[in-house]
Amino acid sequence: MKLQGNEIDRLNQRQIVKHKQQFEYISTQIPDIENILNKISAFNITIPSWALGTGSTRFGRFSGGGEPRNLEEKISDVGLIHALNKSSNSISLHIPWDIPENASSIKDFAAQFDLHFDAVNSNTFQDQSNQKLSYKYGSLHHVDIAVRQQAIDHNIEVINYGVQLGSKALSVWLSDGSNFPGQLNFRRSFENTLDSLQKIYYQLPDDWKIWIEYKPYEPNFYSTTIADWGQSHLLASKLGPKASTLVDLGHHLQGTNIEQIVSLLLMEGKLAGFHFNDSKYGDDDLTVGSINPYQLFLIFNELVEGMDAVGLDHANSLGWMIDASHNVKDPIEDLLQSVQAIKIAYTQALLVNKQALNEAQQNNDVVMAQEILQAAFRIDVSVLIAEASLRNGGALNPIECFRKLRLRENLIKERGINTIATGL
Ligand SMILES: [Mn+2]
Repeated sequence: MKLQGNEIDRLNQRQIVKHKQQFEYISTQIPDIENILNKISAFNITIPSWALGTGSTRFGRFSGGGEPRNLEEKISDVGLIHALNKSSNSISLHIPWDIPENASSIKDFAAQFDLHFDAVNSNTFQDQSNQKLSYKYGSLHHVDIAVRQQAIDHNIEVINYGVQLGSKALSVWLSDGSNFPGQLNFRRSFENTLDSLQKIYYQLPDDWKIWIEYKPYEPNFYSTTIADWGQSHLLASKLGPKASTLVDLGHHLQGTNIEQIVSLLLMEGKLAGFHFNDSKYGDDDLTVGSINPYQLFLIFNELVEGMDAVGLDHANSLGWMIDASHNVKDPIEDLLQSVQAIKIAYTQALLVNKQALNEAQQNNDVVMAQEILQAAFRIDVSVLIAEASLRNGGALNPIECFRKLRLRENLIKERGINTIATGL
């Protein structure tokens, strides 16, 4: 399904007078507002192909109807999201859940929605039906070289798909680890992983990157072979300049200071980018900003400060992607909420008075440092994001637009009520 531009315009017109009043007011409060709007406009967040269907837990799955039945329909859903918010101009594929059978026609199809392909994701955390050897005891770290080779070959196959689609990065998350003490020799496990990653690294095209994700536990509950940013960074450093560390917000133990990790990885030039989500307890995959929007703001504050310190372009230097799974929400609405939350945190971070914060830090003025940060966090920036969307032809309020245009009802009519998307 493809949205007609005038459908969005028609709804925007109903709210335009109120919006303009609000925008005029905030324009008087914020210096250099055009520069801020340009940055908001340029900032896009990749949608993963596995987030367009209703997610499941290990207890059940409750499909919402009208879910995409194939890759084309997933691309078309991302196209809808992008038409509404003008902030989601790329899609990230997971192989083998979404194999592009004919890559050039898939690429052309995506281009019709102004979409391109971001990082490709490999999967060695589950066995596929046609697979020769099992990943029950891991993949790239496995004690058996034949299993490692199978996993290496899979990653190279994923790179090849990515090359055909115009992707520029391979994203690797391993579930490798152990469930019980004594099960693994940690050193050999790390060395095997490094050796396997090196074999994949050598196959990367010149202009490609490899992003190494970490996670402290689950599905293994005693050790994980790439458990934290230190282990990921150690691997990335040994691999070379094309390798860096990917931060998934849900992949930390409770209380971890993620913003500090981000700051130091950026300083070292080893931050690949993000998998955005939110969590209350563990890898909960909740909507971005739904639990702890202040933490998200603090992360963006470090990102903006750290990228500006080394002259990195905010929009294109790092990978920005959502990695979440939704049990009870409409997946498209959920993704619109997540993108909005990311843009809010980013915009608030742009509005931090950096000079004043730096002075407060230099003077050990702890109270003023907190005042400065929280002053930016408390600004309602939604009107700025709406203005950027409006200027780009998107909706003033994407979720309201999705509902008023009855887009889910139309998708159910087109695809049926009992559809289940491939993926999580
Ligand atoms: Mn992730």
